[in-house]
Amino acid sequence: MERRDFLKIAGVAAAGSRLVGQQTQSFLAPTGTQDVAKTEFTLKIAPITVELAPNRILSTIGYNGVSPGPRLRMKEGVPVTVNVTNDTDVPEFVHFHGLLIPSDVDGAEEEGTPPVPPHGSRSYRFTPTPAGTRWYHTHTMSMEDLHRGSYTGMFGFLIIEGANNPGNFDQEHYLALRDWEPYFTNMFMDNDDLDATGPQPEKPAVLDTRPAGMEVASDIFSINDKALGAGEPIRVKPGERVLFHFLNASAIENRHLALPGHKFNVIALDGNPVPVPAPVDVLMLGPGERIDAWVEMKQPGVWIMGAPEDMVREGGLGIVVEYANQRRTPQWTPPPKSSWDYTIFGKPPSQTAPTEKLDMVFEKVPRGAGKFNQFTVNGKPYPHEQEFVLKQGTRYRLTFHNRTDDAHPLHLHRHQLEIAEIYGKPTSGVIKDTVVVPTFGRASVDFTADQPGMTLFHCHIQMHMDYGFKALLRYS
Ligand SMILES: [Cu+2]
Repeated sequence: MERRDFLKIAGVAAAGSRLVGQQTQSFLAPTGTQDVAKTEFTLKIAPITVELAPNRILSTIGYNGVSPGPRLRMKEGVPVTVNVTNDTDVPEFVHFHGLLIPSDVDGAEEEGTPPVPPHGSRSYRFTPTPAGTRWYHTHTMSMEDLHRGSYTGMFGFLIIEGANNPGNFDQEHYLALRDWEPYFTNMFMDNDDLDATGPQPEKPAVLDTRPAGMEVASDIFSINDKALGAGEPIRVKPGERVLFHFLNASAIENRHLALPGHKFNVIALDGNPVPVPAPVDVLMLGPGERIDAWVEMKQPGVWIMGAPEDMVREGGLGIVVEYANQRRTPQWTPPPKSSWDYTIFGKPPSQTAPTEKLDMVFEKVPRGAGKFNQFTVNGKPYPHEQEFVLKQGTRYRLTFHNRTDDAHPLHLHRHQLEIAEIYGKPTSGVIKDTVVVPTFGRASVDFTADQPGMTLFHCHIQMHMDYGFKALLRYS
């Protein structure tokens, strides 16, 4: 019998994930070292191997010999030091995604964060906030090198514990969705069309029919470091409530996830509690996004929790959920048709909109077979010297105009975005750091300029960012 079969968590915070009572360890960390908040952390960047399955071992760069890297658990408001050593030949940046911290420690070269030099070290000191499921990852450019940047294994969960807000969950799991061994292709392999049911207000009257350039794709997937079926199943009992923290750590593609016969009760998006928790059949996470959702286990059997697309799931993006005393081949059944919609977790729209407006228009310049497409923001390449100058203390309505044939996960560093309108629907109260704007779609987000310093905005698909899909916001 394993510990997870008989241990019960006394209480787990809905968003802050703080363990209370005498049980201070997670089921997933037998030693408990990852589940005690600390103030001093060490990350060692070096080549590693990842065993996705027996006889399927790949080599990449990672933190502390593993990928995902160690789970960093901090307390909100308590200063920390992250000591990073770099055993590679190139400068590195560790970005702390979703945190409200100064530019010089945020981990983006564009914002002026100093690099961790090759074969050198650097310490990041900051006060972690806000509470919730955050993450950390490399923020280097990759350009044409698919063995650099976020194509590597350099990522991990970062949990910030907040005020005690115990939930009532029997198990807690941290699951990072990944793809590996990426390659260039001219084939259009997108599966965002699952969501292409909404309005497309930014679709041009005349489409650009020039041949598109290469995109990055992958056929090899994992959840954490294991392909579907290769790792330990998640063992559950009927009636248990299991809390999942999902992260899409892909550099490439938006992902969907379903668990046959069960619903995901979404309680937080990007680590921030949602105003209206709600059950859904299918989750969607763009690169960089997190979802905290719990599942009531009430459908005994052995199930595959995985990507609805057969090629993706069979390529490894899944994990087995096994009820006690059930022994059979893991089952998959397609989920009911569903569209991901941030607004079902939102409140009615607020009556007052910020009067200060910013607009960003995104376009793709097709470059043709064998070349890389270029992206522009407001018709210009990076860095946008004067376009986005913020007045401190001002609240802005930022509207994204996606004039491309792809759904992009748009990330603003060091600030939080409140979705005001998306899919043509107004809403409020959904707080995010990364928002997937649908193909030819439009979205408005509100944010307060209260974090002086350089602020990077970009698409979280590595290749899009590298080839122009980014902008620098400044304070006046
Ligand atoms: Cu993109």
